Amino acid sequence: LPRELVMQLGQLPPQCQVPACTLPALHQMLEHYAARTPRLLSVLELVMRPGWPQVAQLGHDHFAFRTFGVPGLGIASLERVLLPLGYTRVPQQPPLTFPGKKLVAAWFRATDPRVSAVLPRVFVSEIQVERLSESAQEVIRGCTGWAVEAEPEQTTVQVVAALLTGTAPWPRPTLEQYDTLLRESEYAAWVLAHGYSLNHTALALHRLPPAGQGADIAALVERLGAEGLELNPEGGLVKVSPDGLLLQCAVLADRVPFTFACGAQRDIAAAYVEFVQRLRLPEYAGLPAEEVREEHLRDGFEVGNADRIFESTTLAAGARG
Ligand code: OOG
Ligand code: NI
Repeated sequence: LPRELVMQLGQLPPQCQVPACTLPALHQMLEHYAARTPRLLSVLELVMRPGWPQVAQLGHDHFAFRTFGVPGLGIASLERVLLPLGYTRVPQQPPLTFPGKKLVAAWFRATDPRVSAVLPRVFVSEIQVERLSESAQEVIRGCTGWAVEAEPEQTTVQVVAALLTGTAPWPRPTLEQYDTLLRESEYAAWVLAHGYSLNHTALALHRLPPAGQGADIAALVERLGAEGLELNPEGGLVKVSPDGLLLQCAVLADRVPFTFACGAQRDIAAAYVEFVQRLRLPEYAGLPAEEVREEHLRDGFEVGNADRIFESTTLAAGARG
């Protein structure tokens, strides 16, 4: 049952303008993600233990992808795929930047507000490749150089294929290439190995009872910790936005065996699971609990929270060798 739970993306309302291929495509990304995230099922089983009977309503708050910020790829490459699937890029002022990690990010939401609780938000980041060392840039240029010359249509086809298969639109790296990037940026090494595979899904605690409030993230953290699941400790187990309305936590990434082009095998950080609790905006404080919908909750992302959540793969990568 838990696996079916996480595969649920909800139902589109009749007559909405979302292409019929969007939900099956998202579902396909989840399939590959679930196969590479052994921890997902133990996490979900814990979430389902008594006290959270309506866990079947637990939906996906967002999906997250990581990219190399080079011409033809990067955030723009996901934008080219997401817009025709029924998504809109949400303008950010100031932009979501992470100078210490050399990252920038953007996010997308369903264009039709009626499906905002069905189509997960999509958070996409890219690493500013030109700010990395010459040796790291050389590795990245080696696998992405083709995209600079390619027609955008060709790149898009490769990106779509990579998204649907949980792979990369470049050849498998050697261990040496992976290590060159890992020494400098765990994020860059992750992208080299995993490409456009889903980095994590974030499950929406705010869609669980009690209505208008959602399941308590602090209680979840306690439960996961008591069962021995390693949580991302950066800045506290629950990351809280300055307005106090966006609460997030993440279980550290699984390490999965990866075969490099040189034949070497190593366990490397893969995907992780996140939980989000979005609280009600102050202007809707008086709304009866049963009337509270997604649009009444704190939206978007928070740089301070995200900066810490990125570490969910770093900590797994460094944990054992
Ligand atoms: C994304 C980290 C940020 C969030 O919800 O703020 C994030 C990543 O690890 O690629 O997921
Ligand atoms: Ni996230």
